[in-house]
Amino acid sequence: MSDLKKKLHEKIENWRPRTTKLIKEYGDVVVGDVTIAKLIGGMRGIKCLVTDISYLDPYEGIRFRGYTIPEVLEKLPKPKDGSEIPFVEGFVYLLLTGDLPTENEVNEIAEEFKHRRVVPKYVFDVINALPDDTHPMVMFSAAVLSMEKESEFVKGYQKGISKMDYWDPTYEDAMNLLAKLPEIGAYIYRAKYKNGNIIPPNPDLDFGANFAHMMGIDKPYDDMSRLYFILHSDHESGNVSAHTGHLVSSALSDIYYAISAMVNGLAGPLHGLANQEVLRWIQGVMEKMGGKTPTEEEMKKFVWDTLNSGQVIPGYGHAVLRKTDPRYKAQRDFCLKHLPDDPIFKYVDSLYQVVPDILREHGKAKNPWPNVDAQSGVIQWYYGIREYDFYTVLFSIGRAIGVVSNIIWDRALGYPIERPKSLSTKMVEDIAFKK
Ligand code: CMX
Repeated sequence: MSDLKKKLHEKIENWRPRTTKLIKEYGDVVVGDVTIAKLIGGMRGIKCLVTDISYLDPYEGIRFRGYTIPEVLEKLPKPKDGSEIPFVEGFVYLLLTGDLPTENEVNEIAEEFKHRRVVPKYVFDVINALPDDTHPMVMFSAAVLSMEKESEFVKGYQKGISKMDYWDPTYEDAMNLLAKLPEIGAYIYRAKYKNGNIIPPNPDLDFGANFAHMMGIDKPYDDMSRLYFILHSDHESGNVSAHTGHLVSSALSDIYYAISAMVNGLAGPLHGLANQEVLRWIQGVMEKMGGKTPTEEEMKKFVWDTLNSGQVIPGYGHAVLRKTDPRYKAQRDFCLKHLPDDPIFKYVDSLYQVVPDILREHGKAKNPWPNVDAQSGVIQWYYGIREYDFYTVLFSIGRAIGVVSNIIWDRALGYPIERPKSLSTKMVEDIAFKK
């Protein structure tokens, strides 16, 4: 057993009594109200999930295992080649255990990934068998799902292992899958957009650097990849992709089913696909402007035209956040350092000056501030990934890190199959009118 797995085992054993005590001794304590607005309104704000991997404060933004984004970027071990962004491997360690890893512990995860990273040939066959105009998210989801037959959890379950041990083969599946995702993602990109000119992996590189290498993009894209995967990993459990992964796995469907489903949820334009929509939308502004930088008035008009035609401003608003997303800020800092004069970055920045006031005046969005997706596509575009259909695959690789961490802990703490209760409209009317 690896040191990481031993440590995880210890943490799980120590944690379990807390969950058991809450259910057994405090199970009847009321946590919150469910109003009709929440019931019909996509369950906004209903407290009905427990996770210790990350917590989203509406005003402060995300904390991963208690650490803010600047703290994560400062405290985790970094490559010694002048890179500014920590190893993804160390971040995986933090999400799984809640502890900051030493350099040795980071190296151990890197070794684990090295042993688990070889993608079976049939996965590439599945990708290649799909029509050329298939969306990359479909390719990614199908590729993940095609590996379901490798599941260690299924083998263990069929052997009849104890419920207390479910987390163990789930961990094996999770690490096996994570180790392969960068190669699958890069393969889809090169097969679909670079005439099948595939760059083989370099097992001596870390998760982020190997991805950059297989994409065929030079430094500092390795740092960009690390930053991207870390920032997109987790955002509590209630968002569509995280909740989908959690829900599907609550039926004891294995990690491959759960992560493929997670990818499908991320593919919606109100969720992960928003990062490609932002780029598409900005390109529309640029085309209209004939490439010239718009004045503030012109920019405002474009934003209003979008709203008046009944569309949302992609990259703005959030179901929970009520301030500028710190993930937006972290990427903006990267842009200010590495691409301050990029014309698209300037567009994005000038949108930041006008959109919040307009959304306030428009009066609908509860949060007028930018979210992570407003900034992320710009950076990819700058480094040569002009095929914005691909952006949500990058998001998926990052999000998988958070979702598998949650699923391992779900199994460790014995969280049951999800089964909320539904009512008919008539029943809701009866409740409403009696008041
Ligand atoms: N532009 C225009 N209108 C917006 C808006 C935006 N950016 N954000 C919210 N609104 C509107 C909603 O469509 C809703 O209108 P209706 O009452 O007509 O249905 C109203 O404001 C209230 O919505 P809300 O409570 O503020 O936001 P929700 O929790 O319902 O939705 C989100 C959140 C992210 C889906 C929404 O803000 C949105 O559509 N944003 C644009 C798409 C986007 O950037 N998504 C990515 C989010 C981050 C991620 O998950 O990746």
